[in-house]
Amino acid sequence: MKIEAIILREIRIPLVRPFETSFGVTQERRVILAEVQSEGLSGWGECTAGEHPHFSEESTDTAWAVLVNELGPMLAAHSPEHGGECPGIFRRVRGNRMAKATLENAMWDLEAQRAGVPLAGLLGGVRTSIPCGVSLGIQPSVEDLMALIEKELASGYLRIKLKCKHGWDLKVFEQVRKRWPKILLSCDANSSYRLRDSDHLAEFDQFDLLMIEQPLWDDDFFFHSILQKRLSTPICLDESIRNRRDALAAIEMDSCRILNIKLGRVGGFSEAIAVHNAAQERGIPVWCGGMLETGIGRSHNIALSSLENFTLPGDVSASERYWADDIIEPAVVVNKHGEIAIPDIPGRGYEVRTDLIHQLAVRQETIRAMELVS
Ligand code: OSB
Ligand code: MG
Repeated sequence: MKIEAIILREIRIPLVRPFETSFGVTQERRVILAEVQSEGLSGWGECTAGEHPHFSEESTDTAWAVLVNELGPMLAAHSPEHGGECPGIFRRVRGNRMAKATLENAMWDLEAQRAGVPLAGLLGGVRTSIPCGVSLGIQPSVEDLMALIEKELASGYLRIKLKCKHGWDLKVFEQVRKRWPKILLSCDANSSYRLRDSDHLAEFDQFDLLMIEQPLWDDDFFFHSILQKRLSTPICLDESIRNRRDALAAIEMDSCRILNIKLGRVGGFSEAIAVHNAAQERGIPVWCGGMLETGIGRSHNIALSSLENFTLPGDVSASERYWADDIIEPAVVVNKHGEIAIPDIPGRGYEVRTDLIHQLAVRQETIRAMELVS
């Protein structure tokens, strides 16, 4: 595919409500979007890096620099046929997986459009709809949280995940379980505990949680495997899993019994599929995580979630939970059974609202292949 131009834009877009995790509060997103233009088509990618390097080492600003100075020029020079060639093209650049995923995912979108097939199908997906859960940030009060849970359950969501940390864990689970003894409930610590908290974490077992996500260090397998031996609640790793090898190591060591797959965290569709397959072959269920994406990243998450081993409800939910006005059309909607239908049209299956993107953009950079002078 001859790449005519790669247009990188940063947009600023406010969340409908602040999102608080153990590492901070997000009110407005600074999101990098990539538009790869080729032969009359545009493939779109979204960078899932946060505004600050708090979830991983990457941030909007580091990803911008790496995309503009390194990855963009590499991709433009290669003009690959398949999105799956991107990891090879980007291999010399260490890390920076969220930046890499931005472009690789745009190339898969382009490839699907060119082939006239849904992106989900191109990835090997088998589902026609995906089960959805919600991730609920730390709230000002337990009452606020209870009201939110009530609303999300009424909307049909199939699993409630509670962000947790010291001071926002046992007492919260207790009240939630008292009111809803049977719902699928999980928690996500984003690395806010240490191994010395093992006894405390073992108390989580009484609440019949589907999983506890990333309780310990963001880069660890070994201590999670020690912790898993002390818990009956399955551990799910998020931050720790950067690629297929990490997934193999974690499964082999029994550091976790469930995996969260995030496209940005593992560097794009190729590695996400590899992690999915490795987990499936070993009987480990996976689900698709979220990073407060706009509609573009959300549509990629939907396509990825169509793969067979995405058997647990993911953190992929309706646009309206995040954005007053999403940058795609139609917005992502969840039906009353808590499912999102996988679009059965070529590409991602949602139109990009370019006018809105232009309004929200605060910077833009265009990269073209260098003309070879012979
Ligand atoms: O750990 O899953 C996480 C949001 C930002 C950073 C990390 C995480 C999250 C979420 C939100 O849990 C998931 C979503 O709704 O997009
Ligand atoms: Mg997480």
